Amino acid sequence: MVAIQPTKYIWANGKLVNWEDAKVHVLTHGLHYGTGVFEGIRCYQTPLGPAIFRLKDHLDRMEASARILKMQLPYSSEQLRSAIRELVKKNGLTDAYIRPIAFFGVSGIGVNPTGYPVDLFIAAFHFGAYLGEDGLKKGIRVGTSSWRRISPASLATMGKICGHYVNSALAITEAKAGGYDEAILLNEENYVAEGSGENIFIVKDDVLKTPPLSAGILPGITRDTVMRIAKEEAYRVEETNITRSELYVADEIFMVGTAAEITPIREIDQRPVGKGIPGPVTKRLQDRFWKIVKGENELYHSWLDFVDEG
Ligand code: PPE
Repeated sequence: MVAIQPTKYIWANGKLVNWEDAKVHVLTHGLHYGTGVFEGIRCYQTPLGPAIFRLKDHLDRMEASARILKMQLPYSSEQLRSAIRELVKKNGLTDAYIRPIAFFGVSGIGVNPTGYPVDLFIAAFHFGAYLGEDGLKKGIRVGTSSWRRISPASLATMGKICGHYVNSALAITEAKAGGYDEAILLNEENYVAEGSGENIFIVKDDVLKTPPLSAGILPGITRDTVMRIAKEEAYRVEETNITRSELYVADEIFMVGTAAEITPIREIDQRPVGKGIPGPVTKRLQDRFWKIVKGENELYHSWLDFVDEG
């Protein structure tokens, strides 16, 4: 768990309400059946003021998740973009985590959500390193989960859908109880899928490998960012199935996600990864990533939505 400091406002169905007033009814469909979609988005302080990283891509994915659930979002991406920018400003945030969530609301009872109203809330608050400052610098310890990543045959793994996270919750609970910082889930074909809230990369002989979308992973925006910057650094990047034992002989492994950013893995299943410290490729990518999100690399300004502008 990462503790958060309440901010002043939450955006609730079109208006700003006080943090403590952003409540839902106990008969909310999404609460009972997990029928909601959400995003996790970061805003970073840059020399040109706070900027939201790849906001349009996050909103596009939220729309895609809703489409999978046959949910009509009550606001357009453009409206949500303005709402998010306003919320960050009104809460006086610079570095922030933004959590929009839409879910089927209250109507009757029963699993079928057809015809239910859709509620949409957005929270934004200050948020530090998801897997700890130390984790970012020194790397984390992970364990392979006994739980398998949900299969695309049973759930729509491309969607960032609330109910999917029961799978993640089972895995992270087990990992923490076992003394690890995070879990790695294999899929039902025994290939590496992802972490409870992160995608994964391995480095072997200067080639980067990451599981393909067909492994049942969430199509992560940080994963896409890292693939692009790695290619620009002239690394070969392969989207390919990875076996558990490949993890044990990798030179480097790291996890990526909006919350996790780029977090090195220093130990897996009680085996050191490489020398047991973050490797040179991970550090190089981390360095480039920080410069991009913090607005220090003008080539990537199109990925930044400057809050104080327009
Ligand atoms: N896989 C999963 C299962 C996942 O939840 C995330 C994001 C990713 C991959 C990476 O996706 P992206 O953020 O687009 O690079 N996890 C979010 C929520 C974590 C949470 O604890 O809540 C996040 O990083 O914001």
